[in-house]
Amino acid sequence: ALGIKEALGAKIPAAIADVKAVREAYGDEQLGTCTVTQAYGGMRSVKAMTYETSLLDAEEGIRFRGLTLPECQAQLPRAAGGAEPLPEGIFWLLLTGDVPTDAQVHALREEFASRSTLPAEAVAVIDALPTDMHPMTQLNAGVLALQPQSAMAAAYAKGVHKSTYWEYCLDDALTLLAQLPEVAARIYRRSFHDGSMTPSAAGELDMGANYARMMGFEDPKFDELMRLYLTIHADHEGGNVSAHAVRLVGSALSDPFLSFSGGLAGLAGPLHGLANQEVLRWLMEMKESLGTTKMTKEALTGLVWDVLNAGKVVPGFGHAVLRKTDPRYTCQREFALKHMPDDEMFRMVSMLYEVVPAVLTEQGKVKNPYPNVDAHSGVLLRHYGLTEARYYTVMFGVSRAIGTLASLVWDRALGLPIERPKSVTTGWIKAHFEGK
Ligand code: FCX
Repeated sequence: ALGIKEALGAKIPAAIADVKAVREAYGDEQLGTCTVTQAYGGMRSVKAMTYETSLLDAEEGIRFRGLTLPECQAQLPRAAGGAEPLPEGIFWLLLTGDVPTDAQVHALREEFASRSTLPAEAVAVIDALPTDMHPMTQLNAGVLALQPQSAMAAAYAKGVHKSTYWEYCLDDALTLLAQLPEVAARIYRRSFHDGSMTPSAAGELDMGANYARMMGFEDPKFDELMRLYLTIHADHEGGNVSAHAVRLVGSALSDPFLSFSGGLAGLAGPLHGLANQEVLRWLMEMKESLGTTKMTKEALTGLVWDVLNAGKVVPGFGHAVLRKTDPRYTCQREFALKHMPDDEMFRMVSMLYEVVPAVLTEQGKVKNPYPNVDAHSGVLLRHYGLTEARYYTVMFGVSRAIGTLASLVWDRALGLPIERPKSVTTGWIKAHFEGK
């Protein structure tokens, strides 16, 4: 069968058996520890959850179902003449664990197309929002406006058996993924243009090209950039704010629309997804203050120190898990070297790559002085004319739906329970250790 539901359904019994066997064999083993420092410190590196769709190595970076980003680029179906994975293929890979065939990706595109018409009520909600409201707030409102369609909420209300929750969760994931690009494009058009929009060509175009067209971009290279963008932002294991928020909210059996809304709220924070907006804002500020003639490494070094001395973070650098340059940064750099080597802003990003790690290392506070995904994405979008930085995190959000929703379906398939870690007070800690 070509369908994604059948492909997934065929995998679930063995995965449930696998988890059962692992729990029987290792259920009482220590996976990790949690010190008092970690409890106060954002639970950094505490191994306390499982997440099947991707795994992040501190040195090597992300793997989607075991594949590095270059392996995804080499192995997943692409558009005719293109070099980047089709977003539909990434979803298939993350959900089923298998590299899909061209025919499977095509069938999934048709599936999305059949679900892509936005409900009129949701369009009315989006169109009623102030156009100067932050695009991430608009996106979240748009996602909540799609929620009345939830098959999962309806099925729960009807009282279906819990072993079937994954089917309704998948149903919602497919609907949300089918509709999200149009919601996002609509927000772009109404916030930064006159609100008019090229109608969706879902079914004819892949998700990346269709999203680009609805936003008003025609360049086939921008389509490729969209495919790359939707690939690299899709998933980053389970503990990052957006993925963990989706998992956490979903664990209460809130439906996928509500769960994804929680994830988007976290993605809108400047230490997470909003960093891509902050990077571009900072680059523009530096460009304005230095111009092209004074754009030297020495001058940039001074400006990086100014940021640190003002008690702010250097956006686009550092990571809670990674300890090397983010491969999501590297593949965007390669895209730039191939398609826009002479772009002035790209040259600035390259110069910062040479300057910032040294400054952060000299300051001696950060655990990772290297760039992350957000240090690069803005200049690529800007090169093709998408200059509105306030919008950038919305595109991150569209991509993040691919990974977090694939994972959410597995949460329900594996019957993961409600999340409820134990918290303690500072007084409890003192009494506990002093009394020891
Ligand atoms: N600039 C200045 N200071 C930084 C820094 C940066 N880029 N990165 C970390 N630090 C500081 C921290 O603020 C912390 O200071 P404190 O001791 O005064 O509280 C200290 O260095 C140690 O932090 P560290 O352990 O290295 O980093 P964390 O795991 O706490 O935080 C993030 C990780 C990503 C939040 C942090 O590096 C940061 O704020 N970076 C800038 C924002 C950014 O680019 N975020 C996007 C990350 C990601 F790719 C994504 O989610 O999209």
